[in-house]
Amino acid sequence: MAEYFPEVKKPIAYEGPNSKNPLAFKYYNPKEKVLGKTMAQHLRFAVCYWHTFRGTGADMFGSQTLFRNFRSGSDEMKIAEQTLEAAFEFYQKLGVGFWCFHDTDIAPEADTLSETNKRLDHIVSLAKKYQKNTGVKLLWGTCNLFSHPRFMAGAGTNPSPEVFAFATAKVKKALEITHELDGAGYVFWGGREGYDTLLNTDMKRELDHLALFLQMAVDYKKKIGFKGQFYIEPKPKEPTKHQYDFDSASCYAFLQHYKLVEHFKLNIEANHATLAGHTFHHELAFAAINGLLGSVDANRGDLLLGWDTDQFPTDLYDTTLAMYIILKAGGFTTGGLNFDAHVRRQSIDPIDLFYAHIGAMDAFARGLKIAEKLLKDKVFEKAIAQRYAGWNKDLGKKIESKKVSFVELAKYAEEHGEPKLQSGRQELLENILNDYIK
Ligand code: XLS
Ligand code: CA
Ligand code: CA
Repeated sequence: MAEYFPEVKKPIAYEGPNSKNPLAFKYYNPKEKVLGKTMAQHLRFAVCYWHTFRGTGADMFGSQTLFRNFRSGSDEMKIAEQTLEAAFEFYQKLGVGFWCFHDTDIAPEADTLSETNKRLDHIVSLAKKYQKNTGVKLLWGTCNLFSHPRFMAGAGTNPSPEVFAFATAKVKKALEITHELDGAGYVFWGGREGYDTLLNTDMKRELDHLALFLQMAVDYKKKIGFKGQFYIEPKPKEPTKHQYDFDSASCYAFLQHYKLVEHFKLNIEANHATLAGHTFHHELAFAAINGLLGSVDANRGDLLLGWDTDQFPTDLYDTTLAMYIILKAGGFTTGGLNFDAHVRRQSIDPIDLFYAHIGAMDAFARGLKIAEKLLKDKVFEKAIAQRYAGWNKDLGKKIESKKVSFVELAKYAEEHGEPKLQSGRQELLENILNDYIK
């Protein structure tokens, strides 16, 4: 067997916060128990195939900067095999339990669907062996319905039924291989399911078609006996100007309207939340209160750049508040933290992939432990309970139990005059949060 990451001689180990070793975890201790589960069970880290093994560093202004030894040679399938081998070496050395991929990440598309599917079958049979030998599992699979020119106007929302049919064929196969690899889930990200201008778009028809497309996927999932969780991944824009799966709230409305809600949860990506003008915290909280919190694409954007920069998560406020919501919602079941993130264009060495993931894993491990303390001390729960205390007294109770109408309430307001106001205490709560993030 070839070794693709010889710079990392042994699996990354936990050495504690005082370690100066850049190839060690300072906070992520997979076996350490937090609230009755190990850190590994809570965090369910996954490495994404597309950025980490297929990323080239190319951007709109410049070409490839990331050259990897596993991509050497000219035989496409040989490169696909080498890449898979390198990926599993990386997962093992890093010590993550899961991976995620798009169909096109693992096997290059051929000239016909049947040839493409044969290529996928070959790579999937190898992946199955690697999974068995390493114990690394598939967090979710997905289908790339956005890179090929045939999908320039979308897949399930394409104006052409021919393209719609082609897209179903791709998803059918992607579901089969995800099932074959015993994936815990399957993601639908509407890469080009949206529009650039309404001057050429029948929005109603496109939304109806998207729902049809997803319903067919639900039916096929049942047919093949795939038990993994389906997720929709919200994103407001990019590549299209307006995407239908804009944010958690619009996905929820769509799923309810088309009676699909029982079949889906959400895969919330931090960078997509901020592109939608929300915080990561908001998107997770909205999903959680509506029973839709499924999985997370753990990354971050850049406040000064208005696009999907997919950087590795390092912000302790983000990781703390994310883990706080996830723990409060009962923790992950099928989902996990997938690093849908890529190293910067100038981070050209393979070792940078390790630094990036180690830092991100440590940032979430710290977030987990801080969130545990916040929850144990009921920091926000106490403040929130006090702020809403009126709802547990006479008037509040009457309103919540639907015993009063505008008529009684207007009378009450007239009799009692101006309501007494209370401080929201935002600054105090922010200070307390800072005290916990040490
Ligand atoms: C792109 C998305 C994509 C999905 C999977 O912005 O994040 O990578 O996670 O198709
Ligand atoms: Ca993503
Ligand atoms: Ca992204």
